Amino acid sequence: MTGRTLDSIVVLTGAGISAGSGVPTFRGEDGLWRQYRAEELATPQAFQRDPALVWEWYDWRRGLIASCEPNAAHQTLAEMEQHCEDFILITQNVDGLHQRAGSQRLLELHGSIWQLRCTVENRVAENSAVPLPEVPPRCSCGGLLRPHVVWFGESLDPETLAAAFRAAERSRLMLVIGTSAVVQPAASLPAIAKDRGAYLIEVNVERTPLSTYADEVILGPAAEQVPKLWHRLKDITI
Ligand code: BJW
Repeated sequence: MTGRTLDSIVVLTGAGISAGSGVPTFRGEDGLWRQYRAEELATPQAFQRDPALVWEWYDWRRGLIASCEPNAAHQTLAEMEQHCEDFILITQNVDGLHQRAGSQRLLELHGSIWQLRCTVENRVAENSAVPLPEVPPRCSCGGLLRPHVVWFGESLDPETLAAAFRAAERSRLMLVIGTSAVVQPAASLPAIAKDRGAYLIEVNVERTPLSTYADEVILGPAAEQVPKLWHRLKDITI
């Protein structure tokens, strides 16, 4: 990693960065809730079939996340933002822990668990009630509310996605932290950055499909490895 500037860093995070805070990841044993797999509940079909069940899961997750604190990895990324002129943090997470750590230049690809959307009027509102007073929650218009998140088969917000692609295309250094790198279109961002010449560093507790493309793979918990990585990056002179 020589001859590169630290003026342009793009970071892509996934559920693994919040694992150290106590937020369950999606895949693997951790992703189980009752007898359901997370991937089976995060779909429009599941919501259509049984909105109360899906909302029970989201209500449970909201309660759990509300009791969690950002960890050293979230905090380090917030600090990184202060040091880099051109910094973008792209997250697949809906937990809001990056904001709570102080990150501002943030793109939430899959929405936020702290926002609800009316299925009739499409209006989006902040909502931090834990637990929700009624499940499933309803809008003042009587319509069913849903989490303002992106489920499988749904489109990501086009402006947010376009901004993420632009960031990946111009990035010189991309850090990919705590994602299984299997969910599209987020999983394409590191390849786009790499194709445009970015140096790619992956931090994960295990290897992923991305690992073979990465210039460096750092195996270990994000809360331990991201602060160490930042310490090293800060020392790199142009
Ligand atoms: C640690 C750690 C520690 C643990 N430290 N690391 C092209 C090809 C094939 C399929 C598709 C395609 N384009 C679109 C699709 C379909 C689909 C898709 O990608 N499917 C694949 C699974 C095959 N994508 C979509 O449907 C997307 N929509 C779309 O593209 O629309 C257009 C379209 C539709 C259909 C066809 C074609 C085009 C939408 C995707 C929305 C994803 N939504 C969810 C739920 C969000 C709401 C919620 O949170 O409730 O987003 S699913 C879930 O997966 C969530 C996550 O953000 C996302 C990614 O998961 P993530 O973050 O990587 O978590 P895990 O659990 O998978 O991994 C955790 C990692 O951390 C692991 O690697 C651990 O090792 C590691 N780890 N502890 C560091 N301490």
